[in-house]
Amino acid sequence: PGPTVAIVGATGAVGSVMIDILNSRENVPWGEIRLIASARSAGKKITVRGVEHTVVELSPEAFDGVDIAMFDVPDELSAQWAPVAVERGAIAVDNSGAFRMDPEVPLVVPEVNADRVHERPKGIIANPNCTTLSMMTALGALHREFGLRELVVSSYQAASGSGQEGIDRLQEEIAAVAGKQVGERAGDVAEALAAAGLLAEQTPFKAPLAMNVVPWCGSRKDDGWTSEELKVRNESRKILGIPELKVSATCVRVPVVTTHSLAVHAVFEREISVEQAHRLFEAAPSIVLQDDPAGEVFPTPAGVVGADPTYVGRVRQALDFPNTLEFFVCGDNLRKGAALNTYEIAETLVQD
Ligand code: 2RA
Repeated sequence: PGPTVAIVGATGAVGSVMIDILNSRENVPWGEIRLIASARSAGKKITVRGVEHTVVELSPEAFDGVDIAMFDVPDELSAQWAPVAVERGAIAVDNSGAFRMDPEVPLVVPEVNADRVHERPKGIIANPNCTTLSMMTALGALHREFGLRELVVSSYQAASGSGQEGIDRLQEEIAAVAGKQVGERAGDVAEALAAAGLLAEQTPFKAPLAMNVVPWCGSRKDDGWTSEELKVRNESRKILGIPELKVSATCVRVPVVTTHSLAVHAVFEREISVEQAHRLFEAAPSIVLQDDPAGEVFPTPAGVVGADPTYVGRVRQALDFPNTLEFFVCGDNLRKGAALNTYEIAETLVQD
């Protein structure tokens, strides 16, 4: 039989997508698939690839016999339990922020730096934040040929980046404003939400998200930056292996349920044309190029949700900046942005 894989956090938003991925694969290399979750979800029955599995409670013994443990749990749980999984003999592939910037933990996007899976002194491999991940395949392809020097990014992040709570809040807000003549006066969206019982202090988004955009994702960091913006900078440098890469990001939440988008301004060492970029994107198996200005063809998050690849469009040579491309990427933040990349890291380990 093949190796044993565990999904830790199997009943959460990302864990559920992980199970979808397992169900949709034609072949999987696994002998046993073990579903692990908190005591609250233990005992739940979930069918994976036609076989009913009982979710087991997170405990040291739950990792006995596990070869690869994929973690989709909050940072503090990963920090506590990934080392336990390793002690019990597993390789931990972790989708939280707990280990991403640890110099002894590789941060892997298989299309960009699959070779890094071998250097894992702690037995842990980290999966990047979904915002960084959504543009990495495209940037990795360009960087290999043209040498990336600078990156300026604006994100358009979906509500599901804040988990099920974020999805529920956006749906409730949209229901509360639907059919109302709001959005024509400052504060009237917030008033409509409050009238529907959606209190400002209960939102994960700091401001109304329905009929709005919110330039704040993640937590507050020094000098006006947010955690998401610093993750884009630090993780891009680590994945691409360019410690001095100049990066500046503004992260914005938009009223989209799932799929993050990013507007990217990328400066390269060498001259680069739209045609050259198109060729690289077309050659990349996990990129779909949707870029036809004549036909007004471009990707949007609503057209990409549920898909595995990264969609790229609006590729332009910057008019006033040499060696610089502008482009727009959309990637499902729960699939490639989280569960799928974690799963692909696990597959890479098995192939090796
Ligand atoms: C967000 N990137 O979109 C985060 C989720 N990890 O909020």
